[in-house]
Amino acid sequence: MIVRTLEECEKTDRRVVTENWESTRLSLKDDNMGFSFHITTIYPNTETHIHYKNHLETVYCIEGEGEVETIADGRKYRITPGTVYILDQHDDHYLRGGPNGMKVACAFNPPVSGREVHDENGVYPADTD
Ligand code: 9YT
Repeated sequence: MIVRTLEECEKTDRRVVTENWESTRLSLKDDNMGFSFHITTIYPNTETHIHYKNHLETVYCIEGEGEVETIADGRKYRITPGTVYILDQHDDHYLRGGPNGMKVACAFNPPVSGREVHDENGVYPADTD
Protein backbone atom coordinates (compact mmCIF):
# COMPACT_ATOMS: atom_id res chain seq x y z
CA MET A 1 0.00 0.00 0.00
CA ILE A 2 1.07 3.56 -0.67
CA VAL A 3 0.24 6.39 1.73
CA ARG A 4 0.91 10.06 1.02
CA THR A 5 -0.50 13.36 2.23
CA LEU A 6 -1.39 16.33 0.08
CA GLU A 7 0.73 18.49 2.37
CA GLU A 8 3.89 16.45 1.80
CA CYS A 9 3.29 16.09 -1.94
CA GLU A 10 2.88 19.86 -2.28
CA LYS A 11 6.50 20.23 -1.14
CA THR A 12 7.81 18.09 -4.01
CA ASP A 13 7.87 18.25 -7.80
CA ARG A 14 4.46 16.56 -7.76
CA ARG A 15 3.17 20.13 -7.47
CA VAL A 16 2.98 21.73 -10.91
CA VAL A 17 2.19 25.45 -11.12
CA THR A 18 1.02 27.27 -14.25
CA GLU A 19 -0.42 30.71 -14.92
CA ASN A 20 -4.05 29.51 -14.64
CA TRP A 21 -3.90 26.54 -12.29
CA GLU A 22 -1.77 24.45 -10.02
CA SER A 23 -2.03 20.75 -9.46
CA THR A 24 -0.52 18.28 -7.03
CA ARG A 25 -0.34 14.83 -8.54
CA LEU A 26 -0.92 12.49 -5.60
CA SER A 27 -0.62 9.35 -7.65
CA LEU A 28 1.17 8.98 -10.98
CA LYS A 29 1.87 6.47 -13.70
CA ASP A 30 4.71 4.89 -11.73
CA ASP A 31 2.24 3.82 -9.04
CA ASN A 32 0.87 1.37 -11.65
CA MET A 33 -2.80 2.01 -10.84
CA GLY A 34 -3.93 2.59 -14.43
CA PHE A 35 -4.89 6.19 -13.63
CA SER A 36 -3.37 9.22 -11.95
CA PHE A 37 -5.10 11.24 -9.24
CA HIS A 38 -4.60 14.95 -8.71
CA ILE A 39 -5.83 17.80 -6.52
CA THR A 40 -6.05 20.89 -8.70
CA THR A 41 -6.72 24.53 -7.90
CA ILE A 42 -8.12 26.61 -10.76
CA TYR A 43 -7.14 30.22 -10.17
CA PRO A 44 -9.87 32.89 -9.95
CA ASN A 45 -11.16 34.50 -13.15
CA THR A 46 -9.04 32.37 -15.49
CA GLU A 47 -9.91 30.70 -18.76
CA THR A 48 -7.95 27.65 -19.94
CA HIS A 49 -8.38 25.90 -23.27
CA ILE A 50 -8.15 22.16 -22.65
CA HIS A 51 -8.35 19.30 -25.12
CA TYR A 52 -7.18 15.98 -23.71
CA LYS A 53 -6.87 14.17 -27.03
CA ASN A 54 -4.73 11.46 -25.43
CA HIS A 55 -6.48 11.13 -22.07
CA LEU A 56 -9.84 10.70 -20.40
CA GLU A 57 -10.42 12.82 -17.31
CA THR A 58 -13.00 12.84 -14.52
CA VAL A 59 -13.18 16.03 -12.43
CA TYR A 60 -14.99 16.41 -9.10
CA CYS A 61 -15.50 19.88 -7.62
CA ILE A 62 -14.58 20.10 -3.94
CA GLU A 63 -14.88 23.84 -3.34
CA GLY A 64 -15.31 27.13 -5.15
CA GLU A 65 -17.06 27.53 -8.45
CA GLY A 66 -16.30 27.49 -12.14
CA GLU A 67 -17.62 26.83 -15.61
CA VAL A 68 -16.93 24.41 -18.43
CA GLU A 69 -17.88 25.29 -22.00
CA THR A 70 -17.79 22.50 -24.56
CA ILE A 71 -16.56 24.04 -27.78
CA ALA A 72 -18.30 21.72 -30.26
CA ASP A 73 -21.78 22.77 -29.12
CA GLY A 74 -21.18 25.94 -27.09
CA ARG A 75 -22.89 24.49 -24.01
CA LYS A 76 -21.92 25.92 -20.65
CA TYR A 77 -21.98 23.98 -17.41
CA ARG A 78 -21.78 25.61 -13.99
CA ILE A 79 -19.48 23.60 -11.75
CA THR A 80 -20.04 23.78 -7.99
CA PRO A 81 -19.08 21.59 -5.01
CA GLY A 82 -20.51 18.12 -5.44
CA THR A 83 -20.53 18.30 -9.25
CA VAL A 84 -18.53 15.87 -11.36
CA TYR A 85 -17.78 16.31 -15.05
CA ILE A 86 -16.50 13.45 -17.11
CA LEU A 87 -14.62 14.11 -20.35
CA ASP A 88 -15.56 10.79 -21.90
CA GLN A 89 -15.44 12.15 -25.49
CA HIS A 90 -12.02 13.82 -25.21
CA ASP A 91 -14.16 16.96 -25.18
CA ASP A 92 -12.48 20.14 -26.40
CA HIS A 93 -13.46 22.76 -23.81
CA TYR A 94 -12.81 25.95 -21.92
CA LEU A 95 -12.38 25.68 -18.16
CA ARG A 96 -13.10 28.89 -16.28
CA GLY A 97 -12.40 29.60 -12.65
CA GLY A 98 -15.03 31.68 -10.86
CA PRO A 99 -14.30 34.78 -8.76
CA ASN A 100 -12.92 32.67 -5.90
CA GLY A 101 -11.36 29.96 -8.04
CA MET A 102 -12.18 26.31 -7.70
CA LYS A 103 -10.62 23.22 -6.12
CA VAL A 104 -11.15 19.90 -7.89
CA ALA A 105 -10.01 16.28 -7.68
CA CYS A 106 -9.09 14.78 -11.05
CA ALA A 107 -8.39 11.29 -12.34
CA PHE A 108 -6.57 10.73 -15.66
CA ASN A 109 -6.60 7.61 -17.78
CA PRO A 110 -3.96 6.82 -18.94
CA PRO A 111 -2.10 8.19 -15.95
CA VAL A 112 0.16 11.20 -16.37
CA SER A 113 3.84 10.84 -15.58
CA GLY A 114 4.19 13.98 -13.52
CA ARG A 115 5.33 17.14 -15.30
CA GLU A 116 2.65 17.51 -17.98
CA VAL A 117 1.29 20.95 -18.79
CA HIS A 118 -1.00 21.92 -21.68
CA ASP A 119 0.59 22.60 -25.06
CA GLU A 120 -0.63 25.44 -27.30
CA ASN A 121 -3.67 23.32 -28.25
CA GLY A 122 -4.60 22.38 -24.68
CA VAL A 123 -3.22 18.86 -25.08
CA TYR A 124 -1.06 16.70 -22.81
CA PRO A 125 1.36 14.51 -24.77
CA ALA A 126 0.53 10.88 -25.39
CA ASP A 127 2.26 8.31 -23.24
CA THR A 128 4.71 6.78 -25.69
CA ASP A 129 6.50 4.39 -23.32
C1 9YT B 1 -9.44 20.22 -14.54
C2 9YT B 1 -8.15 20.22 -15.28
O1 9YT B 1 -7.91 19.43 -16.15
N1 9YT B 1 -7.29 21.14 -14.90
C3 9YT B 1 -5.97 21.22 -15.47
C4 9YT B 1 -4.91 20.54 -14.63
C5 9YT B 1 -5.13 19.04 -14.50
N2 9YT B 1 -6.16 18.76 -13.56
C6 9YT B 1 -3.86 18.39 -13.99
O2 9YT B 1 -2.93 18.23 -14.77
O3 9YT B 1 -3.80 18.00 -12.84
